[in-house]
Amino acid sequence: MSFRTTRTTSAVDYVEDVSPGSGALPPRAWYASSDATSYSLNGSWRFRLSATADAQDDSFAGEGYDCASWAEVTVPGHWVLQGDGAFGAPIYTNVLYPFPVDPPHVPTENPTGDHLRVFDLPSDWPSDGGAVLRFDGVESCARVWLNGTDIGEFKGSRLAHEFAVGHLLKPSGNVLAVRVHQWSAGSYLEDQDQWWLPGIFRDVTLLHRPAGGAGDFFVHASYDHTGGEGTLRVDSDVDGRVLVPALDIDVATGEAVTVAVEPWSAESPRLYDGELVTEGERVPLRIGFRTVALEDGLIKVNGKAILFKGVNRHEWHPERGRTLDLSTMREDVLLMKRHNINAVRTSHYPPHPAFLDLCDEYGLWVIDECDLETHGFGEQQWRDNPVDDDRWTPALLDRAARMVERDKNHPSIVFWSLGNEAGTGRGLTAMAEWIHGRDSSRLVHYEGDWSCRDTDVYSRMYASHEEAEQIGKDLDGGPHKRRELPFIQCEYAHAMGNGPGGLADYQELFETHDRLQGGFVWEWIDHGVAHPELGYAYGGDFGEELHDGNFVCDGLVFPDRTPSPGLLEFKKVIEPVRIQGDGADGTVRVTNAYDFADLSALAFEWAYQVDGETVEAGALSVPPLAPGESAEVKLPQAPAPARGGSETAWTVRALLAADTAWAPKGHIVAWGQVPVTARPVPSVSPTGRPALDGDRITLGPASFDARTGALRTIGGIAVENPRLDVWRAPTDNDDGTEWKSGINYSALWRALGLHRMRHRLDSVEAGEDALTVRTRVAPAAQEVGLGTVYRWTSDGERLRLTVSVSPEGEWKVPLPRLGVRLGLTGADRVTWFGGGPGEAYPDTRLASMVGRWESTVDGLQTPYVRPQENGARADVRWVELGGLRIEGDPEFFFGARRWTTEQLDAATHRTDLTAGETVWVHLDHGVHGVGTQSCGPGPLPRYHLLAEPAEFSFVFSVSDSPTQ
Ligand code: IPT
Repeated sequence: MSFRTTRTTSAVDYVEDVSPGSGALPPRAWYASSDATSYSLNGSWRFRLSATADAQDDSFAGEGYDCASWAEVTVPGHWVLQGDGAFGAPIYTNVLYPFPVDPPHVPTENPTGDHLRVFDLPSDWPSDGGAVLRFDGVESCARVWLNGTDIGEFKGSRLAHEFAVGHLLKPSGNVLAVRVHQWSAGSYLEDQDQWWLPGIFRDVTLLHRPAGGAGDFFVHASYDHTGGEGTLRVDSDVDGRVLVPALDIDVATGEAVTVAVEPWSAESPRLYDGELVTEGERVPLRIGFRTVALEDGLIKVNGKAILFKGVNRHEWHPERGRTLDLSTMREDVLLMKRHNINAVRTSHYPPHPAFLDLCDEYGLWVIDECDLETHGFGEQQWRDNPVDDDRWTPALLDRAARMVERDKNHPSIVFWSLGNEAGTGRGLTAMAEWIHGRDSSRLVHYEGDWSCRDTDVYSRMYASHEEAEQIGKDLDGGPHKRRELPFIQCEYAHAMGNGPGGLADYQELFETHDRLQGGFVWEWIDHGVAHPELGYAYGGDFGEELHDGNFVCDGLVFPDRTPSPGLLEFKKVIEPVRIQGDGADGTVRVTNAYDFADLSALAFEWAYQVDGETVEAGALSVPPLAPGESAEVKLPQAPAPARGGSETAWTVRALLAADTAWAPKGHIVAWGQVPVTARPVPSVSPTGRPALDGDRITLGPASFDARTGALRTIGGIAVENPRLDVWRAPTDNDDGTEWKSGINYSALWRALGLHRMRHRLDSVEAGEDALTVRTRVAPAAQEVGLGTVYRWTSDGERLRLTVSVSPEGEWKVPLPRLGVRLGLTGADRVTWFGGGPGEAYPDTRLASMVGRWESTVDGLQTPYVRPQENGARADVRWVELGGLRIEGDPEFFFGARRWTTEQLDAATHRTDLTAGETVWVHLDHGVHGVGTQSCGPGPLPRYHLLAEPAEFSFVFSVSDSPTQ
């Protein structure tokens, strides 16, 4: 006997069907009713995981099914992040599909989660009207049964789907069954650079729909900046009235009314509370009047060109994945506002709708992006790309409509984005045409088609400074339509690991050329997964067969939302007030860089610093400048320096004058420093003489090994000999390949052997007033080297080291660092005068403020998820630690850690780093820039550390400050 089974009649055919689904209601605006009841179905659900889509029949959906043996999961949530590994694991890929590319087919191994929830209706659930069951997000495909009736199936993971269920509900014992498949045809449209995380990851809600209740409605609220009037019209499926008490508005739906209003902007997010009243329901409205237009080749809101100081935001929580609660969403918005960010691109899908409410409320410009990416087809030259295949167009249009209809009443949204990295094709054009037709009050964005045939903006990702400048000067050519359009970088400054470098240089271009209307840093948060052994896990840590490592950790905040140095740098770079001056004439120049607001919400303070310490401070009166205006503001009479020969400077800060919704009074918005008198260079008159004492040479407070010339002690403090050091644990950016040049710095450095330099001792010369140690520092197998001379002098109390470096041979690569490394034991407390409080590198140093700072050694470390070079403090005049005071001539980069660079380099997670006895101290004359070539351009040439002759000095003495 022979038999054959085929899948053609399978009950799970819908999984591989390109259509968006069946049974769901048409999309509509997402709103919370004032009076209609709702019932949350979030909470604990029964759960059964199967290895394939068709392993189980649908009997579980019927009443009376015994699920006692099932596990439980929390909804909303991803099952792979629950059950301690019993329910599979996350997979991280950037571009690649983690399954064979054969659309619309998906693997037989298709983790499928059956979810069951039995519920009673609340006792006050009305008996009249209907009910709607809403799913706000399920990845990637679900079939739903209520009380045994199959009510439909859907795809479109980050979009809302509603079903009419009133006729099926009973007062008690309702059985809601949801079968979720990890892979479906929809997965081909959801190839975003993120973890693949199946599950019912957003809310499930039962909404009562009263008779005569509101249906869908569209709030049109424009602003005419010439007359200061707003026009409101609410188009509603169900007739009713629109009330806005503060504006004395009481009009019928569909009727326009024009009144004097305050406009909405991201800077002044004026919302008017209103209500839509239908026969059976009242729905609260939050109305923001603003007009978005493409005018004179610029994106204008309320008649003014705006500048995006934006970030790309994925939804992320280290324990809960893309399930975010309201307080986490609010935390994102507050952090953004407090760091001067004014815009968000919801990369790469519509966020939870509550996030958009927060953007309306606190003020952020939003590019709302559709849940669409087909990046993996790029691997096959875009063959079979769903966006260029008519069979898929209904699914694309469904996604566009679900985004626009759900989110259309948010004033914060100024652009609809078709999706990300999906190549080009007719499906995208169809989406753009539909969106333009449905909503003419916003602009359309898409980056993947540089001809801009469907879009209202020329958008690119990771364009270099050079190219951005060409575009800014209209020298980039391109198709006619594109030449007429403004330019934004929907992604730039890849914030992976240490960096991004070069932000200030981009900002200068954006502020110089009108056509450049800013950009969105990639990205907001590191998607590290909290892990018991690894701290935070990234790609590969779950044994994935394909993965993209820590490329998923590339945010301005760490997984726990602690701001990284990159965010602090971004805050400074985009500050809305510029404070500059040279101090010589006793004035500072203050410029208002807001697009709409004057400076009346800010108070200004001055502080006068002597050697980094504030000796006097006070209020500074600054006129309430209009946007774009500048004023020279007189500083007070400089207080006399405390003692002769001190370095003095002004620091001027702009602070919130009163509490705002997003930060308290006193929050610092912007600052500037103005040097007055320069630092006296530390000098040591060589009076001491090197003296031989057994196997030691002594000089002033120091002793050296007589044979090697290695420093041993200073004033009795043991010092592991300072030696030339050129290596740093490569950053994610060092490991990246520059897009244009193809250069990969860490590969070049390792090929040359800079991580294994050898030190050859040539001579130890005890002279009249100096001990001179001559060496050659070079890697095996290479003819290049660095002739290095250490010259020690002393005045009896202080010890000066002058290092002279002469490159030999032909150096074709920049050096990672150039300085000395030494070891100290018993060091913990660190005090310094220089840049701080955080780390800074040549192209990430704007946020570094010169002053007196304190830390512990551990506090100097920046916890990048993948360990790498970090923690350098710039412009350091002197530092005290481990009982020593070290002064620089000139200023230097300082860093200290409880592990060596080699250990840092070898570590893959923070938990690999274990503290040793020695604190390794780096005193660097120079460090190579950081750049952003983990995705994009490298450091600009002016930030390269070239192998060139160099001389630099440090003066060591015993300090009187405590070491611990
Ligand atoms: C770009 C993607 O749009 C984004 O999702 C992310 O992957 C980013 O790169 C890198 O982290 S696409 C890339 C080809 C530039």
